[in-house]
Amino acid sequence: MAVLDQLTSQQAIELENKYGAHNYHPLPVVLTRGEGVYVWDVDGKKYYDFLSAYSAVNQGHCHPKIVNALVNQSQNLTLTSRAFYNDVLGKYEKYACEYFGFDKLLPMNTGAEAVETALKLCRKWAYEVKGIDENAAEIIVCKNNFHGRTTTIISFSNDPVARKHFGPFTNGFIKIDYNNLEALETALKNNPNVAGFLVEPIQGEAGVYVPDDGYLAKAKKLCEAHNVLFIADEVQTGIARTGKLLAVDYENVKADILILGKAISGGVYPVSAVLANDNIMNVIKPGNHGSTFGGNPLAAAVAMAALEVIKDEQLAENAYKLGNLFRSELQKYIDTSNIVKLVRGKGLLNSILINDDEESDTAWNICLALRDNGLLAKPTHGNIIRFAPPLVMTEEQLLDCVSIIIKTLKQFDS
Ligand code: IF1
Repeated sequence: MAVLDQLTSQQAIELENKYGAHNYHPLPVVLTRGEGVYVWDVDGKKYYDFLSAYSAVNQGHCHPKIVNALVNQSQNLTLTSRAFYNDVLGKYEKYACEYFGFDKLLPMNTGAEAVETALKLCRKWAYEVKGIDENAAEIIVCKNNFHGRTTTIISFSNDPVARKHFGPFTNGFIKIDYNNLEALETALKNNPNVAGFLVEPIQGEAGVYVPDDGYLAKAKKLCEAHNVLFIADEVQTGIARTGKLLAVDYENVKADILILGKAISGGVYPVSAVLANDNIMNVIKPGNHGSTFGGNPLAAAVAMAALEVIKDEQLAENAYKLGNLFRSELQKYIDTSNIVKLVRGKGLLNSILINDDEESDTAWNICLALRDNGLLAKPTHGNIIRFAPPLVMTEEQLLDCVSIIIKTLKQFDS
C-alpha cells in the first residue's frame, strides 16, 4: 500500500489498531485535511475542531503564514544540531524573549521535555544560587496535575492509569492541594529545602479546573517570601488560549520559570521552550542539558511565525470575547437542562460537566453525537467534555457551534 493511497475510515482505524501501540482510545473519526477552525474526514465530511489538538493549533489548522515559514525554512536548512550555530535560532530567541519579557530562552521540542528542563533548571538554581544541600532540593507540585509523560513527571502525578507499573519513581516532590494557599504556605514554612512551586494556571487534564481569583498572585507572593521559584506550566494555557497571552497575565504574575509548548508552533511542528531571567538561566553551562532537535532552524522559523500570528490577528482578544459569549450562551441552556451541571473555563479553554457518574459513558456518547452533528470534542475524566476550538474562530462560527452543542445535548436531556 503506497503512502498516497486513499484509505477508508475503517482501513485507517484497522491499521492503527494492528500496527500501532494501543496507548490511546481515539474517537472514531479519521481526518485527512484541516483549514482554520475546520477539519475534514476521509469521506469529505466537515467538522468544527473543538479540541485544537489539545490547544496546539490555536492559530487554526494549516495557517498559511506558519506553513509558509515551514516550507521556506525547510528548503534552506532544517537541522544543524547545537554543535554549530544557525542563523535563525538567535533571532527567534530574541523575538520570544522580548515577546514574553524574559532574558533568556532554552529551546526544546515537546511539553514534557520543557517541564523536565524547568525541573532541572530549578534544582540547579537551588544548589548553586539558593544554597540548598546537594540532593536535598524539593519541588512543590499540585494534586491532579498534568505535566507530561516522562518517568520523573509521572513520579508526581496522582493518576493511577498514568503511573501503574512504571516505577521506581523520582524523589524530591511534595504534593499539595491545588487552589489551596494554606497548603502552599504550610509546605513552604520551615522547609529551607524547597526550591520551586510547579503549577498549571488552570488544570487542563483535571477537567479545566479554574482556581479562585487571586490564587496565582498570592501563590507567587508566598514563593517570593520563601525564595522559592514560581514555575508556570503554560504548555496548555499559554499563547492566547485563555483570553490573555498567558493565563498568569490575568493576575499580573510574572513566573520565575515559564514553560511553553503546543501552540508556540501553531501545531505544525513540535516546539517547546523554557524562559527565565539571567539570575536563574545562567546556572546552565555547556553540557548540562540539551537536545538534538531543540533550537533547530525549522522550529525557530515556525515558532516565530506562530507567535507573530497571535499578535497580528489579536487572538488573545478574540479568545477572551468568544469565551465569554460561549459560556454565557451555554449557561442559558444549562439553566433549563438536566444533562449538564455546569460550564467553566477562561477564554476558549472550557469544559462542561455532564450530570452522570464518572464511570458512565454518557460523555463519550455525547462526543459521538457531536461528531455526527459536525463538531469534534473529547471527554476527559469520564463525565467532563473539554471545548477548545482554534482561536481564529468568528463570532458567527462560534454561535453555530453553540447551536450544534445545544442541539446535541438536547438529544440526551431527559
Ligand atoms: C496526551 C491533557 C491536554 C500539558 C501541560 C505539559 C504537557 C501537557 C499543562 C506535556 C500535555 C496533553 C498531552 C496529551 C493530553 C494533553 C492534555 F488532557 F492531558 F490535559 F492538553 F488537555 N504540561 N497535555 O497539558 O506536553 O509532552 O504532550 O507536548 O495525549 O498525553 P507534551
